[in-house]
Amino acid sequence: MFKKILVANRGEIALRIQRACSELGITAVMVYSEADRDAKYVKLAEEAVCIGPAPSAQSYLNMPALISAAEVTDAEAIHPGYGFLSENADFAERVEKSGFQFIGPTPESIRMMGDKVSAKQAMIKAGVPCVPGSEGELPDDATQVRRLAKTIGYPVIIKAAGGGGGRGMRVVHTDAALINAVQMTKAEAGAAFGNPAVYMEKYLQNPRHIEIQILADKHKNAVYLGERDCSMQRRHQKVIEEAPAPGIARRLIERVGERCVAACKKIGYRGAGTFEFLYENGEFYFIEMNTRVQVEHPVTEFITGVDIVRTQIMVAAGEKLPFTQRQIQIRGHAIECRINAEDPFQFTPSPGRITTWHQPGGPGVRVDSHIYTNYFVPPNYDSMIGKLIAHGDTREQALARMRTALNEAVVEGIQCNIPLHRELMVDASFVAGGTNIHYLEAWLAQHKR
Ligand code: MV4
Repeated sequence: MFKKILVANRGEIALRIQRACSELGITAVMVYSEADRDAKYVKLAEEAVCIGPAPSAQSYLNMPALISAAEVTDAEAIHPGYGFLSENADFAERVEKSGFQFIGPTPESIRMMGDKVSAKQAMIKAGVPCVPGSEGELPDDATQVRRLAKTIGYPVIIKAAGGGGGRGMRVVHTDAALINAVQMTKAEAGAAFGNPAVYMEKYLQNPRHIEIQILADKHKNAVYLGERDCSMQRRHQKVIEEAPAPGIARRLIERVGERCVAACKKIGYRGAGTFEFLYENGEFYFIEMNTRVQVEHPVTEFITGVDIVRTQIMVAAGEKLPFTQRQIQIRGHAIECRINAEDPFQFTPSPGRITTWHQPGGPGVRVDSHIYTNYFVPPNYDSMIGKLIAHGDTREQALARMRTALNEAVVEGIQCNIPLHRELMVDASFVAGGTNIHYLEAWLAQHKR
């Protein structure tokens, strides 16, 4: 096992990784920007290194600064967390070339999944169900493109190979609008991602976003840890996640999960990963794979009892997965509310000093947050300041615990979205379960204030 790991991230996930290290008897070297000097995990750290000024480009995205920090502290591995450099294949490569273990998949796997065309081709080859569409990149010939769209059937969606997470895509409803839309998407993709390649899919009108968590080691073992329903989102930012997904048959999840595991084995995947699917009319359609630990990993930890961050570290160190698929049992239900420093209904960021923080607790309640009373939320980064996660034997119990926790929580000095969560936790459709990816935006339009 590693003796020392550098944590190349900030905020709640930095604290989460620091806690996992502590439990494993590993020294966590924390890095921080000038805006994060007063972070809780920096105060707790045995070792901490300032990597630059507040802007991410000069600190958390600064590869030489991060690698130097690992060198001067004699760390053996680097955990990238989520966001920042976590899915940057060049970073993973530079980390390994500098003699450190990257806690994540190989640079080749990251690169394959970063290109959505090669990711989809790999999944088709591995037998993972995908959205019907172009086999690979769209050709230049307009006649061929129009024929393909006609075969797939309108509406179709044009997506950039270099995009993902909702960036670089366009829905097309008619043949008349097709070629212009393809040209526009290609031009934007070239400018934004340095890769003008685009592909086409059937546009699914009312899907749910269901994702499968997997863990794989370096010895060809892989397991799936059930699914998460992440349909409650606004502008491609998830707001609430839960597991299991309400109303989806276990045997269907098992079938898809087994395909994901087979795909991991086929491509030599290692570490934690997430297969993103659209789910509509009882069918799963792969869209993208994330090669990092995700914000919403705690709901899976609650229902499986598996510590995902700990396991990421163990498998990066070369250990075998400490469990088989048969030992993974789903227990109860978990819901996560992302707590953002923002106006709860206008969504304008609300950085600043937190004058009061009362943290909720009780059975089945978990709070993943680095905040404290008198903490200053810097304006330079993502507005998420923590996550509230509730678990229960049933979805109803998880919901009741979440409502209780949201009512207990007090945040003063800044605005946060707890008032929004309090309303959503009693919304009849959310309480019934199974709302699709458009539900929250439609709800917000109807509850304007
Ligand atoms: C789609 C789709 C409908 N049909 N692909 C958006 C984020 C990126 N991961 C893929 N996205 C979508 N791809 C087809 N063929 C609808 C979306 C989509 C979406 C997906 C998941 C969660 C929220 C979403 C919000 C809008 C659109």
